[in-house]
Amino acid sequence: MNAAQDLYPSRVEKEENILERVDPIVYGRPEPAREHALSDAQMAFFEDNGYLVLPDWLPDMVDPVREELTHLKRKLKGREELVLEPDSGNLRSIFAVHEHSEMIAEVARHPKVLNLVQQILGSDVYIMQSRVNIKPAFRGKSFPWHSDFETWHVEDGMPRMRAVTAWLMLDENTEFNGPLYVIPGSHKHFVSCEGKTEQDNHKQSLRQQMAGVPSPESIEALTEKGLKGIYGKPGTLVIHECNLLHGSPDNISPWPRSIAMFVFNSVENRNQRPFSGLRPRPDYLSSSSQEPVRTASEET
Ligand SMILES: O=C(O)CCC(=O)C(=O)O
Repeated sequence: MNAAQDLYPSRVEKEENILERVDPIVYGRPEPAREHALSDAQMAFFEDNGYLVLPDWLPDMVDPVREELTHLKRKLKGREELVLEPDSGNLRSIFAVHEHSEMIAEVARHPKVLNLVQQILGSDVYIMQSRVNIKPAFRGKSFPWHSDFETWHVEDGMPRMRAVTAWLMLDENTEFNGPLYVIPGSHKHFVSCEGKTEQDNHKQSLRQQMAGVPSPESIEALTEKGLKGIYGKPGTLVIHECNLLHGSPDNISPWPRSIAMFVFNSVENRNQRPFSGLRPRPDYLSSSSQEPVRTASEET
């Protein structure tokens, strides 16, 4: 069990509750702004809405990442990092992509990613997790509404809300091909879900999440600012706050949709023991290498 005070208990009560967030959203970097820094207006938008879309941000990275994925599918065949869809043998996600590909690690270390993430989190960061979600045309499956933080807190021991996901569109994300939907402003509340966490829940949840999914009543209550679909061309970068409620529908369109996601956690918020009291999840979901990430120029 995690000895730290649990400020965001979840899956411990019979009833679901909506709690107020006690952590800041933007931590700010206490040093002069660096290259590619977000403007005050962008920071304010992120703070208020919990996400930010940066069109045409890393277009040159798209083809090399896509090519790398072809190799990774072969290289990782039969390993747990490859997660299949709930009702077929089709590939749903590839985890730890930055560990298995130097080229993909370069995206996470790119100053157009890392500088912004450090700016929001106000500290050095480490890569807690990375993955590519693949939603093939006609058969890509949905993700239910959830807060990533809820899972990372309960199952990985992330103490506080001081993490973000930066993700790169590898295909055009449109209203039709199973794009991410977010609930703007929902990151200011925490849905303490009902239910119980089973040991090795990830074996189920990565294919189809059941535990840690808020009820329709909570989703309705938190949708006061409406919903937002996140659309963009390949090369668009999106940053979303760790507690933002999000999900996505099936892809029944003739167009595939894949995205590469990097989870950055502050080095001042390193994961500890899971708050569930269960065994920690495997390394490919919550990296035990909690070393600060540096851009290539910082390393030399
Ligand atoms: O890829 C998607 O459509 C949803 C991704 C997501 O919600 C997640 O991986 O947490």
